[in-house]
Formats: sequence, C-alpha cells, structure tokens
Amino acid sequence: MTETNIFRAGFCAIIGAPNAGKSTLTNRLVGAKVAIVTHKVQTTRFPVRGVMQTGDTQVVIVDTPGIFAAKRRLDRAMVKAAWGGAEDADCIVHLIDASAWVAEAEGKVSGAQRHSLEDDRRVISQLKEAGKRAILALNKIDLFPHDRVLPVMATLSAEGVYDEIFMISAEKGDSVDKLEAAIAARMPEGPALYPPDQVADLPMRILASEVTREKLMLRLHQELPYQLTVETESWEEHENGSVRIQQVIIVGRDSHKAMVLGKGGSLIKEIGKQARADLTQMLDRPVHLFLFVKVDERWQERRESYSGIGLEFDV
Ligand SMILES: Nc1nc2c(ncn2[C@@H]2O[C@H](COP(=O)(O)OP(=O)(O)O)[C@@H](O)[C@H]2O)c(=O)[nH]1
Ligand SMILES: [Mg+2]
Repeated sequence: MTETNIFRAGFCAIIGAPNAGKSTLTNRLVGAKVAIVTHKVQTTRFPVRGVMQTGDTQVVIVDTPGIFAAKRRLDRAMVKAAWGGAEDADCIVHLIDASAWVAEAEGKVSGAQRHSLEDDRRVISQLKEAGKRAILALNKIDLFPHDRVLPVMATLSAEGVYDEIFMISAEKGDSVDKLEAAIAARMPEGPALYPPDQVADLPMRILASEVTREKLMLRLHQELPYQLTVETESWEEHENGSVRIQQVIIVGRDSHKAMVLGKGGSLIKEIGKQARADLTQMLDRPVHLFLFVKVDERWQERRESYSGIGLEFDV
C-alpha cells in the first residue's frame, strides 16, 4: 500500500550538541533501531540515515554526530560530517537538551551543561552564518514541568533562526508526533527515495560494528571508548539461515587491549553476548559473533579508518 502512495519525499537532518538525544529521536521517528544510543557524548561518529514513512510522505532522517569544538582528527571529521548532513537537507531540526537551558535560566548550571550550552550557541551562530533556518526541538522535557521551559522557549525564539518550536521527549515519545508532522510538511513533492520496507541506509557490516561499539561504550570508561573502533572483517551467510560475523576491536594501546578483554576474557565475552542478542533481533535470524582485539597505535591517523565509514580524513 505504501510505495505507490508516496507523493512527497526528502531529507531531514537532526543536528545538535553531543548527547542532546539525536540518535534517540532518529530511532523513534524511524520506528526501529538504526542509530546507537549511549549516555556518553560523541557516540555517533558519522551520519546515519533512517527512513521514516508517514501518510503519503517519506522522510530520510539524517542522524548526525554532535557539533562541538573539535580538536582531534576523528572529532574534526565527525563535526564536518554533521554539517555535511545538514547541507542538502530539506529540513533541519536543531535538537537541544532543554535541561541545560532550564538550569541556566534558573541560575544553576553544571560543568557538563555549560559545555552543552556553548555547543548549542555554536550551532545557532553557524545557522545564522549559513543563512539557514531550522525547527527547534527542546528535548528531555520529561525531566521537568513544561512551565519551566517557557522562558527558554522565549530566549531561543528571539534568536530568529527557528520557524517552529516543539517541546518533546524523544525517549518517552511526548509530542514527537507533532514534530513528525511538521517535518513531513516540509518535504518536497516527489517519488519515494527508498523502498517502503527499508529502514536504514547503512551497510549491515557497519551497523553490526556499531552495535558492538555501543556495548563497548556502555561498559568502558573515561577515554577508552573514544580510543577504539570496531570493524566487521567477515560476514558469512549460511544455508541454514544463520550468519557468522567476525569483528575486530581496534585499540591504541596494549593496556587498552587488556581492559577490553577483561579478567580471563570476561568482559569481551559479555560484550559479545549483548551484541549478539541485539544483532539476532535486528537481523531476525541466528547470529554467531566472533570478536577479536587488535592493537594499532595509529588507527586514528589512518585514512582507511575514515573512508570505511564515510568520513573525510583531511579536515
Ligand atoms: N530523560 C531523557 N533522556 C533522553 C531523552 N532523549 C535522549 N535521552 C538520553 O540522552 C542520552 C544521549 O542520547 P543520544 O540519543 O545518544 O544523544 P546524541 O548524542 O544526541 O545522539 C542517552 O542517555 C539517552 O537515553 C529524553 O527525551 N529524555
Ligand atoms: Mg548520537
């Protein structure tokens, strides 16, 4: 029923500071897990496209890495890709974690919130510079009563870059339907861009690496999660319907390798179990997952580490 009925189709980029909830919102709009989510900043490393279908409209949601003051090469590449995701979009949603702004309005900002506010202001000034307008979505409003957000709405509205403002909870779903309708209304007329049953535009090998990286990010601490990457080395489909996936976790130091393995290999075993459970569900068939750890001190300085996931190296 869906395919022939699509009369509008286009792209919508979700941009914002790290941890605003962009990947959570993307998954909710798409109705499936296409992007990984953790409580840590800079989880998303490259734009991930998910397909949302609503009525006669198909929207390709582009989840982007967080926008922040980047110094390391990988960080710079991530921020560049985030703006790249917004460049050709038919609609930009600037997603903001409302809690930092509410805290500021009420005079009690934490260190992490100060960063997030700086990043939000950086996005606003870059929108102005580029002469772009956006939909503002104030996220995480499940954390406080709406009336505490009203002064924040007034402040942000005065910036003059937003056409519409929504208060949402990407996690709980509050008002996401209204945001969805506003996004759909901005799509140009045209045929579907993707088949109706496709939810993600990411090679399965990369999606599978991302699932493992999500589990690693959730279990490892401090700098370590940012110093590693996961690559899918082989993917074999078997006749009995199962799939054998082999991945390598690349770390920068021997000490990191020991931490990823855990005592007697206990941590990597646990990571493998969790990733396999997700993959089995996502692929809807039995998965055999094999994880290895490799030390490569210079992986962040290698061009292939970037091109493989669609990031630019020379930024
Ligand atoms: N309370 C609350 N937490 C949220 C909401 N949306 C996202 N989060 C949490 O914020 C953190 C960052 O989410 P994520 O989607 O990875 O943010 P991203 O870095 O912008 O992609 C995660 O711990 C989410 O569970 C929300 O609406 N309410
Ligand atoms: Mg993300």
